[in-house]
Amino acid sequence: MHAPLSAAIAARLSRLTIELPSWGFADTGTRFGKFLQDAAALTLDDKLDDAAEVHRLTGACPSVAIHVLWDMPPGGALELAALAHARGLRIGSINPTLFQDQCYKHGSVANEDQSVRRRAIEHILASVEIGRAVGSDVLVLWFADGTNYPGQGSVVRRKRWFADALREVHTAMPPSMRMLIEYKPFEPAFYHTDIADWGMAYVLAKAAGDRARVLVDTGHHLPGQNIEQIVSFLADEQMLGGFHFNDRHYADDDLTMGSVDPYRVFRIFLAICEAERELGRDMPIEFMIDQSHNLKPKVEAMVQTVMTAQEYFAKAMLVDLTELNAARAANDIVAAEECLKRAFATDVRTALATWRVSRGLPADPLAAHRTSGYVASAAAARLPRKKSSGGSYA
Ligand code: AFD
Ligand code: MN
Ligand code: MN
Repeated sequence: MHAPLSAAIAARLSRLTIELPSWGFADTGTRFGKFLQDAAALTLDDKLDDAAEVHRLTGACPSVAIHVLWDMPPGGALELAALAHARGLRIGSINPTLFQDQCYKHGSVANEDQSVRRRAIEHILASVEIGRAVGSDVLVLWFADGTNYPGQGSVVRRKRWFADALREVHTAMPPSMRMLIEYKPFEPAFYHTDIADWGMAYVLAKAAGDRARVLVDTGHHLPGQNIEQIVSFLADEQMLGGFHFNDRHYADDDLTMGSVDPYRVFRIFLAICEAERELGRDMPIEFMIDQSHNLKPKVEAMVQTVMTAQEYFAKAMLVDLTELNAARAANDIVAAEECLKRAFATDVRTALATWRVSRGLPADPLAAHRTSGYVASAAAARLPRKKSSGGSYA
Protein backbone atom coordinates (compact mmCIF):
# COMPACT_ATOMS: atom_id res chain seq x y z
CA MET A 1 0.00 0.00 0.00
CA HIS A 2 1.61 3.26 -1.06
CA ALA A 3 -1.52 5.36 -0.68
CA PRO A 4 -1.18 7.83 2.17
CA LEU A 5 -2.80 7.03 5.50
CA SER A 6 -6.44 8.03 5.62
CA ALA A 7 -7.16 11.17 7.62
CA ALA A 8 -8.87 9.01 10.27
CA ILE A 9 -5.89 6.69 10.65
CA ALA A 10 -3.40 9.56 10.66
CA ALA A 11 -5.44 11.36 13.30
CA ARG A 12 -5.79 8.27 15.49
CA LEU A 13 -2.08 7.48 15.26
CA SER A 14 -1.31 11.04 16.28
CA ARG A 15 -3.27 10.35 19.48
CA LEU A 16 -1.64 6.95 20.07
CA THR A 17 0.84 7.68 22.84
CA ILE A 18 2.93 4.81 24.15
CA GLU A 19 4.52 5.03 27.59
CA LEU A 20 8.14 4.02 28.00
CA PRO A 21 9.38 2.01 31.02
CA SER A 22 12.30 3.65 32.79
CA TRP A 23 13.53 0.16 33.71
CA GLY A 24 13.80 -0.81 30.05
CA PHE A 25 16.83 1.41 29.52
CA ALA A 26 18.98 0.00 32.32
CA ASP A 27 21.06 -3.18 32.25
CA THR A 28 18.78 -6.11 32.94
CA GLY A 29 19.27 -9.83 32.72
CA THR A 30 17.85 -13.22 33.43
CA ARG A 31 18.22 -15.32 36.55
CA PHE A 32 21.17 -16.90 34.74
CA GLY A 33 23.11 -13.70 34.39
CA LYS A 34 23.16 -10.11 33.26
CA PHE A 35 25.08 -9.07 30.12
CA LEU A 36 26.07 -5.42 30.40
CA GLN A 37 25.79 -2.87 27.62
CA ASP A 38 28.25 0.06 27.59
CA ALA A 39 25.50 2.51 26.61
CA ALA A 40 22.89 1.17 29.02
CA ALA A 41 21.45 3.73 31.42
CA LEU A 42 22.96 3.81 34.87
CA THR A 43 21.15 6.73 36.46
CA LEU A 44 17.69 8.24 36.33
CA ASP A 45 19.10 11.04 34.17
CA ASP A 46 20.43 8.44 31.72
CA LYS A 47 17.03 6.73 31.60
CA LEU A 48 15.21 10.00 30.97
CA ASP A 49 17.77 10.98 28.31
CA ASP A 50 17.13 7.69 26.51
CA ALA A 51 13.37 8.08 26.81
CA ALA A 52 13.66 11.60 25.44
CA GLU A 53 15.63 10.22 22.47
CA VAL A 54 12.86 7.73 21.69
CA HIS A 55 10.25 10.49 21.97
CA ARG A 56 12.36 12.84 19.79
CA LEU A 57 12.53 10.19 17.07
CA THR A 58 8.93 8.97 17.22
CA GLY A 59 6.88 11.81 18.68
CA ALA A 60 4.76 9.14 20.39
CA CYS A 61 6.27 8.70 23.86
CA PRO A 62 5.67 11.75 26.05
CA SER A 63 5.51 9.81 29.33
CA VAL A 64 7.84 7.54 31.28
CA ALA A 65 6.76 4.90 33.77
CA ILE A 66 8.78 4.90 36.97
CA HIS A 67 9.49 2.22 39.51
CA VAL A 68 9.39 3.74 42.97
CA LEU A 69 12.74 3.29 44.78
CA TRP A 70 14.61 2.70 41.50
CA ASP A 71 13.80 6.10 40.03
CA MET A 72 13.72 8.57 42.90
CA PRO A 73 16.20 11.48 42.88
CA PRO A 74 17.49 13.11 46.08
CA GLY A 75 14.99 15.95 45.63
CA GLY A 76 12.07 13.51 45.61
CA ALA A 77 8.95 13.68 43.50
CA LEU A 78 9.22 17.35 42.60
CA GLU A 79 12.75 16.88 41.28
CA LEU A 80 11.59 13.77 39.43
CA ALA A 81 8.84 15.73 37.69
CA ALA A 82 11.26 18.56 36.88
CA LEU A 83 13.86 16.20 35.40
CA ALA A 84 11.22 14.74 33.08
CA HIS A 85 9.77 18.14 32.19
CA ALA A 86 13.21 19.51 31.34
CA ARG A 87 13.40 16.85 28.63
CA GLY A 88 9.92 17.42 27.24
CA LEU A 89 8.59 14.37 29.06
CA ARG A 90 6.22 13.74 31.95
CA ILE A 91 6.15 11.02 34.57
CA GLY A 92 3.49 8.47 33.67
CA SER A 93 2.51 5.42 35.65
CA ILE A 94 3.79 4.95 39.17
CA ASN A 95 4.93 1.38 39.88
CA PRO A 96 5.50 0.48 43.55
CA THR A 97 8.34 -2.00 44.12
CA LEU A 98 6.97 -4.89 46.14
CA PHE A 99 9.18 -7.80 45.21
CA GLN A 100 12.88 -7.23 45.90
CA ASP A 101 13.24 -6.31 49.57
CA GLN A 102 14.14 -9.25 51.80
CA CYS A 103 11.01 -8.69 53.88
CA TYR A 104 8.93 -9.66 50.84
CA LYS A 105 10.44 -13.14 50.67
CA HIS A 106 7.05 -14.63 51.60
CA GLY A 107 4.93 -11.99 49.95
CA SER A 108 3.96 -8.35 50.25
CA VAL A 109 0.27 -7.57 50.90
CA ALA A 110 -0.36 -11.32 51.25
CA ASN A 111 2.45 -12.00 53.69
CA GLU A 112 1.50 -14.07 56.76
CA ASP A 113 3.33 -11.42 58.86
CA GLN A 114 0.94 -8.53 59.44
CA SER A 115 3.81 -6.06 59.85
CA VAL A 116 5.06 -6.91 56.34
CA ARG A 117 1.55 -6.55 54.93
CA ARG A 118 1.42 -3.14 56.58
CA ARG A 119 4.81 -2.14 55.22
CA ALA A 120 3.75 -3.09 51.70
CA ILE A 121 0.54 -1.08 51.96
CA GLU A 122 2.47 1.93 53.31
CA HIS A 123 4.85 1.69 50.35
CA ILE A 124 1.91 1.69 47.94
CA LEU A 125 0.34 4.64 49.77
CA ALA A 126 3.67 6.48 49.51
CA SER A 127 3.66 5.68 45.79
CA VAL A 128 0.18 7.21 45.52
CA GLU A 129 1.57 10.38 47.09
CA ILE A 130 4.45 10.41 44.61
CA GLY A 131 1.87 10.18 41.85
CA ARG A 132 -0.07 13.05 43.37
CA ALA A 133 3.11 15.15 43.61
CA VAL A 134 4.29 14.54 40.03
CA GLY A 135 0.79 14.88 38.57
CA SER A 136 0.47 11.23 37.52
CA ASP A 137 -3.01 9.71 37.61
CA VAL A 138 -1.97 6.10 36.95
CA LEU A 139 -0.96 3.65 39.66
CA VAL A 140 0.17 0.28 38.30
CA LEU A 141 0.19 -2.59 40.77
CA TRP A 142 1.99 -5.81 39.99
CA PHE A 143 2.51 -8.28 42.81
CA ALA A 144 4.94 -11.18 42.84
CA ASP A 145 2.95 -12.64 45.72
CA GLY A 146 2.33 -16.36 45.55
CA THR A 147 3.65 -19.68 46.79
CA ASN A 148 5.98 -22.36 45.52
CA TYR A 149 4.46 -25.46 47.06
CA PRO A 150 1.06 -27.02 47.60
CA GLY A 151 -0.21 -26.27 51.08
CA GLN A 152 2.17 -23.36 51.63
CA GLY A 153 -0.50 -20.69 51.71
CA SER A 154 -4.25 -20.22 52.00
CA VAL A 155 -5.61 -18.88 48.70
CA VAL A 156 -8.72 -17.51 50.39
CA ARG A 157 -6.94 -15.80 53.27
CA ARG A 158 -4.52 -14.20 50.85
CA LYS A 159 -7.32 -13.13 48.51
CA ARG A 160 -8.99 -11.33 51.42
CA TRP A 161 -5.74 -9.60 52.39
CA PHE A 162 -5.42 -8.41 48.81
CA ALA A 163 -8.98 -7.09 48.72
CA ASP A 164 -8.48 -5.21 52.01
CA ALA A 165 -5.17 -3.71 50.86
CA LEU A 166 -6.46 -2.63 47.45
CA ARG A 167 -9.59 -1.13 49.00
CA GLU A 168 -7.47 0.91 51.42
CA VAL A 169 -5.21 2.15 48.62
CA HIS A 170 -8.17 2.96 46.38
CA THR A 171 -9.65 5.11 49.13
CA ALA A 172 -6.38 7.01 49.48
CA MET A 173 -6.02 7.75 45.75
CA PRO A 174 -6.82 11.26 44.52
CA PRO A 175 -10.11 11.38 42.56
CA SER A 176 -8.30 11.58 39.21
CA MET A 177 -6.08 8.53 39.83
CA ARG A 178 -6.81 5.08 38.44
CA MET A 179 -5.45 1.82 39.82
CA LEU A 180 -4.40 -0.70 37.18
CA ILE A 181 -4.11 -4.20 38.61
CA GLU A 182 -1.76 -6.44 36.64
CA TYR A 183 -2.08 -10.24 36.55
CA LYS A 184 0.53 -12.91 35.80
CA PRO A 185 0.10 -16.71 35.84
CA PHE A 186 3.49 -17.53 37.38
CA GLU A 187 7.01 -16.26 38.13
CA PRO A 188 8.61 -15.64 40.55
CA ALA A 189 6.08 -17.87 42.36
CA PHE A 190 5.89 -21.31 40.85
CA TYR A 191 2.91 -23.03 42.45
CA HIS A 192 0.34 -20.25 42.63
CA THR A 193 0.37 -16.50 42.07
CA ASP A 194 -2.27 -14.58 43.99
CA ILE A 195 -3.35 -12.49 40.98
CA ALA A 196 -2.84 -15.14 38.30
CA ASP A 197 -5.31 -14.22 35.58
CA TRP A 198 -7.63 -11.54 34.29
CA GLY A 199 -10.57 -12.91 36.28
CA MET A 200 -8.80 -12.57 39.63
CA ALA A 201 -7.61 -9.08 38.68
CA TYR A 202 -11.18 -8.21 37.66
CA VAL A 203 -12.67 -9.43 40.96
CA LEU A 204 -10.04 -7.58 43.02
CA ALA A 205 -10.49 -4.41 40.93
CA LYS A 206 -14.22 -4.52 41.62
CA ALA A 207 -13.47 -5.05 45.33
CA ALA A 208 -11.05 -2.11 45.37
CA GLY A 209 -13.37 0.54 43.96
CA ASP A 210 -14.75 2.21 40.85
CA ARG A 211 -11.42 3.59 39.63
CA ALA A 212 -9.66 0.23 39.54
CA ARG A 213 -9.13 -1.54 36.25
CA VAL A 214 -7.29 -4.57 34.83
CA LEU A 215 -3.87 -4.21 33.20
CA VAL A 216 -3.11 -6.71 30.41
CA ASP A 217 0.59 -7.49 30.12
CA THR A 218 0.76 -9.36 26.83
CA GLY A 219 3.53 -11.63 28.15
CA HIS A 220 1.46 -12.73 31.14
CA HIS A 221 -0.57 -15.50 29.57
CA LEU A 222 -0.13 -19.24 29.42
CA PRO A 223 0.65 -20.63 25.96
CA GLY A 224 -2.37 -20.68 23.65
CA GLN A 225 -4.43 -18.20 25.63
CA ASN A 226 -6.55 -15.94 23.45
CA ILE A 227 -5.42 -12.49 24.57
CA GLU A 228 -7.56 -10.48 22.17
CA GLN A 229 -10.64 -12.25 23.58
CA ILE A 230 -9.69 -11.06 27.09
CA VAL A 231 -9.12 -7.55 25.72
CA SER A 232 -12.55 -7.41 24.03
CA PHE A 233 -14.30 -8.84 27.09
CA LEU A 234 -12.66 -6.39 29.52
CA ALA A 235 -13.17 -3.44 27.15
CA ASP A 236 -16.88 -4.23 26.90
CA GLU A 237 -17.05 -4.24 30.70
CA GLN A 238 -15.17 -0.89 30.84
CA MET A 239 -12.64 -2.73 32.99
CA LEU A 240 -9.65 -2.59 30.62
CA GLY A 241 -7.10 -0.22 32.15
CA GLY A 242 -4.33 -0.65 29.63
CA PHE A 243 -1.43 -2.74 28.44
CA HIS A 244 2.15 -3.64 29.14
CA PHE A 245 3.35 -4.51 25.65
CA ASN A 246 6.02 -7.09 24.89
CA ASP A 247 6.24 -10.39 23.08
CA ARG A 248 6.92 -13.91 24.20
CA HIS A 249 7.71 -17.31 22.85
CA TYR A 250 7.55 -19.28 26.09
CA ALA A 251 6.67 -17.25 29.17
CA ASP A 252 7.13 -13.68 30.38
CA ASP A 253 10.06 -13.31 28.00
CA ASP A 254 9.66 -9.53 27.66
CA LEU A 255 10.83 -9.62 24.02
CA THR A 256 10.10 -6.67 21.76
CA MET A 257 6.47 -6.35 20.72
CA GLY A 258 5.57 -8.16 17.51
CA SER A 259 8.95 -9.83 17.23
CA VAL A 260 7.45 -13.32 17.64
CA ASP A 261 3.78 -12.98 16.75
CA PRO A 262 2.87 -9.75 14.89
CA TYR A 263 -0.55 -11.14 13.90
CA ARG A 264 -1.46 -11.30 17.60
CA VAL A 265 -0.49 -7.63 17.99
CA PHE A 266 -2.74 -6.85 15.03
CA ARG A 267 -5.64 -8.83 16.53
CA ILE A 268 -5.24 -7.09 19.90
CA PHE A 269 -5.32 -3.70 18.20
CA LEU A 270 -8.33 -4.81 16.14
CA ALA A 271 -10.10 -5.56 19.42
CA ILE A 272 -9.31 -1.99 20.48
CA CYS A 273 -10.53 -0.61 17.14
CA GLU A 274 -13.81 -2.52 17.45
CA ALA A 275 -14.27 -1.25 21.01
CA GLU A 276 -13.54 2.33 19.95
CA ARG A 277 -16.00 2.07 17.06
CA GLU A 278 -18.65 0.98 19.56
CA LEU A 279 -17.61 3.67 22.06
CA GLY A 280 -17.45 6.41 19.43
CA ARG A 281 -14.17 7.72 20.85
CA ASP A 282 -10.65 6.66 21.91
CA MET A 283 -10.53 4.08 24.68
CA PRO A 284 -9.38 5.80 27.92
CA ILE A 285 -6.63 3.23 28.44
CA GLU A 286 -2.86 3.28 28.90
CA PHE A 287 -0.63 1.87 26.17
CA MET A 288 2.64 1.07 27.92
CA ILE A 289 5.75 -0.91 27.04
CA ASP A 290 7.17 -3.39 29.54
CA GLN A 291 10.20 -5.09 28.01
CA SER A 292 13.67 -6.19 29.09
CA HIS A 293 16.19 -5.76 26.34
CA ASN A 294 18.79 -8.15 27.66
CA LEU A 295 20.55 -8.50 24.30
CA LYS A 296 19.14 -5.86 21.96
CA PRO A 297 20.49 -2.29 22.37
CA LYS A 298 17.95 -0.63 24.64
CA VAL A 299 17.01 2.54 22.72
CA GLU A 300 16.95 0.69 19.40
CA ALA A 301 14.58 -1.88 20.87
CA MET A 302 12.26 0.81 22.20
CA VAL A 303 12.19 2.66 18.86
CA GLN A 304 11.49 -0.64 17.08
CA THR A 305 8.64 -1.32 19.49
CA VAL A 306 6.99 2.06 18.97
CA MET A 307 7.26 1.71 15.20
CA THR A 308 5.74 -1.79 15.44
CA ALA A 309 2.84 -0.49 17.51
CA GLN A 310 2.13 2.26 14.96
CA GLU A 311 2.42 -0.15 12.04
CA TYR A 312 -0.01 -2.73 13.42
CA PHE A 313 -2.44 -0.21 14.82
CA ALA A 314 -2.60 1.34 11.34
CA LYS A 315 -3.17 -2.10 9.81
CA ALA A 316 -5.90 -2.88 12.35
CA MET A 317 -7.63 0.36 11.43
CA LEU A 318 -7.69 -0.79 7.79
CA VAL A 319 -10.17 -3.57 8.65
CA ASP A 320 -13.59 -2.68 7.22
CA LEU A 321 -15.70 -3.35 10.31
CA THR A 322 -18.97 -2.98 8.41
CA GLU A 323 -17.89 -5.65 5.91
CA LEU A 324 -16.53 -7.78 8.76
CA ASN A 325 -19.78 -7.67 10.71
CA ALA A 326 -21.80 -8.46 7.58
CA ALA A 327 -19.64 -11.53 6.95
CA ARG A 328 -20.05 -12.59 10.58
CA ALA A 329 -23.83 -12.17 10.38
CA ALA A 330 -23.85 -14.41 7.32
CA ASN A 331 -21.53 -16.97 8.94
CA ASP A 332 -19.23 -16.38 6.01
CA ILE A 333 -16.08 -17.49 7.83
CA VAL A 334 -13.71 -17.00 4.93
CA ALA A 335 -15.04 -13.51 4.08
CA ALA A 336 -14.70 -12.50 7.72
CA GLU A 337 -11.19 -13.85 7.98
CA GLU A 338 -10.23 -12.22 4.68
CA CYS A 339 -11.20 -8.83 6.14
CA LEU A 340 -8.43 -9.33 8.66
CA LYS A 341 -5.89 -10.98 6.37
CA ARG A 342 -6.25 -8.27 3.71
CA ALA A 343 -5.58 -5.51 6.24
CA PHE A 344 -2.75 -7.41 7.92
CA ALA A 345 -1.09 -8.00 4.54
CA THR A 346 -1.22 -4.32 3.60
CA ASP A 347 2.20 -2.71 3.71
CA VAL A 348 1.70 0.62 5.51
CA ARG A 349 5.37 1.43 6.04
CA THR A 350 5.70 3.96 3.19
CA ALA A 351 2.48 5.67 4.25
CA LEU A 352 3.77 5.79 7.83
CA ALA A 353 7.06 7.30 6.67
CA THR A 354 5.18 10.02 4.78
CA TRP A 355 3.01 10.65 7.85
CA ARG A 356 6.07 10.96 10.07
CA VAL A 357 7.75 13.45 7.75
CA SER A 358 4.53 15.49 7.68
CA ARG A 359 4.91 15.75 11.47
CA GLY A 360 8.54 16.84 11.29
CA LEU A 361 9.82 13.42 12.34
CA PRO A 362 12.35 11.12 10.69
CA ALA A 363 10.73 8.93 8.02
CA ASP A 364 12.49 5.94 9.60
CA PRO A 365 13.13 6.60 13.29
CA LEU A 366 15.15 3.40 13.72
CA ALA A 367 17.49 4.19 10.82
CA ALA A 368 17.80 7.76 12.11
CA HIS A 369 18.78 6.49 15.55
CA ARG A 370 21.23 3.90 14.26
CA THR A 371 23.07 6.51 12.21
CA SER A 372 22.88 9.27 14.83
CA GLY A 373 25.86 8.21 16.91
CA TYR A 374 23.66 8.41 20.02
CA VAL A 375 24.69 4.98 21.31
CA ALA A 376 28.40 5.65 20.89
CA SER A 377 28.22 8.97 22.70
CA ALA A 378 26.05 7.48 25.45
CA ALA A 379 28.58 4.69 25.92
CA ALA A 380 31.47 7.18 25.99
CA ALA A 381 29.70 9.23 28.63
CA ARG A 382 28.44 6.35 30.75
CA LEU A 383 31.14 3.67 30.68
CA PRO A 384 33.69 5.68 32.71
CA ARG A 385 31.02 6.31 35.34
CA LYS A 386 30.20 2.63 35.40
CA LYS A 387 33.82 1.60 35.73
CA SER A 388 34.39 4.00 38.61
CA SER A 389 31.21 2.73 40.28
CA GLY A 390 32.87 -0.70 40.48
CA GLY A 391 30.75 -3.79 40.87
CA SER A 392 30.16 -5.84 37.75
CA TYR A 393 31.30 -2.97 35.53
CA ALA A 394 34.86 -2.98 36.87
C1 AFD B 1 8.09 -7.69 35.55
C2 AFD B 1 6.76 -8.25 35.98
C3 AFD B 1 5.61 -7.33 35.57
C4 AFD B 1 5.85 -5.87 35.97
C5 AFD B 1 7.23 -5.44 35.50
C6 AFD B 1 7.56 -4.04 36.02
O1 AFD B 1 6.58 -9.51 35.34
O2 AFD B 1 5.39 -7.40 34.18
O3 AFD B 1 4.89 -5.07 35.31
O4 AFD B 1 8.24 -6.33 36.00
O5 AFD B 1 7.50 -4.03 37.42
O6 AFD B 1 8.16 -7.76 34.15
MN1 MN C 1 4.23 -5.81 33.21
MN1 MN D 1 6.26 -9.16 33.24
